[in-house]
Amino acid sequence: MTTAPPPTVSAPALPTEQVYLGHPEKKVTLYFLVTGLLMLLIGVAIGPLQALNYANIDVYQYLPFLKSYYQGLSLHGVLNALVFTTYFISGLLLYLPCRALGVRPNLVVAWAAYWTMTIGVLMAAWAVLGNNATLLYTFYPPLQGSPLFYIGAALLVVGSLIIAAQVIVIWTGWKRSHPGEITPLAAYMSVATWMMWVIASLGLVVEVVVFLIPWSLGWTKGVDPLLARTLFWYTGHAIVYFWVLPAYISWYALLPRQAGGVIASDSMARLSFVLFLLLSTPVGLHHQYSDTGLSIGWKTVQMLLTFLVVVPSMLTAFSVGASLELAAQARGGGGYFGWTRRLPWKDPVFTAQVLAMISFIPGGAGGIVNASLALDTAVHNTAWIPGHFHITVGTATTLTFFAISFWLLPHLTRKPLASVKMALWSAWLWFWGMIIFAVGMHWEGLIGIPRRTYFAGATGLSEMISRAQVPLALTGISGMVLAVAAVLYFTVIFRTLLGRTRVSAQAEVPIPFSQSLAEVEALAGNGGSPKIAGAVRVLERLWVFFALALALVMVMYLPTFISLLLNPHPVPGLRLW
Ligand code: HEM
Ligand SMILES: [Cu+2]
Repeated sequence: MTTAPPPTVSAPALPTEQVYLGHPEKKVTLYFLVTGLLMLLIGVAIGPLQALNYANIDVYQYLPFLKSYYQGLSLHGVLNALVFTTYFISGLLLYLPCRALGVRPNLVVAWAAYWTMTIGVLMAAWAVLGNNATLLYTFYPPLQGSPLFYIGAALLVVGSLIIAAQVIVIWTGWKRSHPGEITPLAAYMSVATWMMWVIASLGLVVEVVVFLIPWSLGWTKGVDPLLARTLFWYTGHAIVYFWVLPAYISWYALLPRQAGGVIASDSMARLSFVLFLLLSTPVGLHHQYSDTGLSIGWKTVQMLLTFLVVVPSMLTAFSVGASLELAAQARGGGGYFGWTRRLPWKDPVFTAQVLAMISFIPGGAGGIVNASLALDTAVHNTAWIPGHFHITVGTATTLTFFAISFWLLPHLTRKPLASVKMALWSAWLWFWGMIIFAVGMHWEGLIGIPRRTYFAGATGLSEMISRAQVPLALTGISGMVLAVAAVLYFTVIFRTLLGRTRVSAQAEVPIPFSQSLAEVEALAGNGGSPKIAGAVRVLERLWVFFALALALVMVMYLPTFISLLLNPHPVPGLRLW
């Protein structure tokens, strides 16, 4: 192993602008990441209160700034799942592909995207904080909130689409100036993810812009709830891949080097992303098994397509696992499982990502239950569902983003991570907190405990609650563990950002773009570049797969949308809070 040169601390601190010299896109990236993390901070602060609610401890009566449990839950869901993720991903998937391709993004466009998002988020926040959009993060009509909320949500998505367009345009320009070359892996995966999101976001954009905004402004009398839900879940399923694929990019393309190894198979990584591009969108009906008025035939077809997502998920598990084993072998590890001991467990960047991956194993398994028409009826709208998505987006994605922040914030600011130990503790506690949370919530779900319920105000649940004492207590305990994890995490992040020392340019944390095994072998063999497999050349044609994905989603959805549009059932808005 090579040891990094001792960081040369420059005193007095460099003027800030000098840090971004050479790469001014670092600054806009930093703004995206830090704004996202601030949103997460507010969103996460409410989580433990919700967990206590499950343990039948009501703290809401002492919180004058929250009018209801549901106002808090709306803030929690919107800020964590929609706002934090979108900011973080927009920053990350702008910066990585640009650096991988060696192209500087157009900064005016990047800042325009940032401000579009931020103005949108401020509008939506104003509505939710004023208790005028207590709609939960699914904002199903006929619940009707302030127009500010819907316009703000639309601007958030538009901001992300500006970044998507920018990255795709940069990539096509790069292709033109590098004929015959293969896109570097991190850039390839980023472009595939943005292409997926362009297709996936259409449902939400149409729902909000065509239906909800005019309706909330009083320009139209009603909205068809079933049509709105179908548009919502068209995006709502695929959005989970928008959350997870950036984590996969880190696992496939960056983690191998962080672990001290190489990418086991570059072509497998590309194949899995093409499969995600094709299969993420045409399956949203699996969120609507209980919605009457939709054809059971299309629900079944989309269920079968959902199960196909197991293929790229398994490709990911095995190839990332192989990369880690290669890394451990390079460090002298061996045996069936003994090699795992040789991995760099003391490095929070590594450990947080591996814990994130481990949490994704039960997360994926639970997802198969949710996606099954028959089994879903047992868990639909119970505590099982938040149990599921806190170990997927709440851990697999969030903990990976924690890991990324541990190296990327130091990289962007040249400020060293404030405390490696505290970072490690935060990762372990988040992992165990979420595992306890998930055990409690899945278990409650099987007993029938509903989600989205303010227990202090609920009636008719006492018999069920008496059978769920143990899991309900687990949920409460997990909330406390997660609160400690969050305090540690944000302490490290803010101490890092507010730190006064900056290392010199030479000692800057590098972007851990990993080499593939084939590249390393070719270099060792003939000192040249590896032979490019035919499959990689085929996979390089991302536009073709984009067109295929669009065609597939049309086939899977058009009949449903046409029948919904031909039989509209518009209803006026309701305010239940
Ligand atoms: C301190 C950590 C956290 C705790 C203790 C926590 C706790 C909870 C609980 C107990 C619920 C269920 C409330 C109910 O259905 O009545 C919930 C809902 C939810 N959580 Fe979290 N959570 C945490 C972090 C996160 C993170 C990191 C994300 C996403 C990135 C997230 C996303 C959501 C979403 C989307 C909902 C559903 C909101 C709704 O039903 O409208 N949470 N959380
Ligand atoms: Cu889904």
